[in-house]
Amino acid sequence: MPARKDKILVIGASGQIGVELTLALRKQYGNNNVVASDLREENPLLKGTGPYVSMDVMNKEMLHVQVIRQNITQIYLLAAILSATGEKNPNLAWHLNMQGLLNVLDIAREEKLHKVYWPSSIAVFGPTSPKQLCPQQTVIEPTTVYGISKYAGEFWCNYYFNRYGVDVRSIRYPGLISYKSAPGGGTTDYAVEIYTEALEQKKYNCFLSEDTYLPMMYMPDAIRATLELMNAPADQISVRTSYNVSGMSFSPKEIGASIQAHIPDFTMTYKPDSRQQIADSWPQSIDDSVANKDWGWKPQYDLSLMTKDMLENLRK
Ligand code: VAH
Repeated sequence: MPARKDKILVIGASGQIGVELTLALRKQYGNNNVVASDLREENPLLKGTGPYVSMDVMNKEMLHVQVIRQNITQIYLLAAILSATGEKNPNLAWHLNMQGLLNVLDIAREEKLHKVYWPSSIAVFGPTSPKQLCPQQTVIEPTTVYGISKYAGEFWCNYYFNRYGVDVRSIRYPGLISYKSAPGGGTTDYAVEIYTEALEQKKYNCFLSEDTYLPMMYMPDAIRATLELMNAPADQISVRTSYNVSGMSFSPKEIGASIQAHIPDFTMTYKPDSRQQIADSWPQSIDDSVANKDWGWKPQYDLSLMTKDMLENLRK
């Protein structure tokens, strides 16, 4: 049977990752072959670049109708409640993060979709995981609802692959930094806010302490990692839970210094809040040797390259 023409549905397309992933998928598959969807309004950066539908991933019947009506062959599910927001509303975070994934996996099974993408996070690791170069497989005891839901979701992905042959793939994203769209209520959001505040106020009051090292990644690297994983031949994929990937690790003090190299009179103050406890439960750096071996993953951005690019683009 001839391969069906690829038609992608992006759920959560107006979010921090969704906007850039939708634009990148439209470059690869053609604008009209990527349907963007979200509960929220269409992000201005998506307007005029391709079809947009309002979608609630919790409404499985409506989602199923859209998949059939639009001849969807792949789903990228980005809708989720992140770590900090999740701690304010644990039940909603668990329900949305888990039921949303199960709805997509079940429709993928029933409609024999070509591929599914679903992001996990380094938030699956907990205080008992190794802090430095945290391995792909190790002690994993998440202590946030977000981390629990992401780790449980990884096993559901693995189950649907082994039991039903659903080609679902996943990446444990570090904290992601971007200038095109706002972050979505995570613990690493400081590393995004700091750039706009540096340009507007020449100062930033950080909600994490100055030496809080966390695994981070610039969005262009995260988008490229996602497409490289999704475009890799299935027989190269040895991990069907979720891949560790690594970009860089830095602390608020270090990102502040990288900004001062461009804005000398930029100053920082520190007022740790409840997110400090979440950050302290995560590893400081990630070992991504399995992703490198299986599908050639290599980051391209380090802190100084990212800061230069962020400031240049935010100034435009
Ligand atoms: C969060 N940005 O802070 C997300 C990410 C590793 C952190 O998963 O919740």
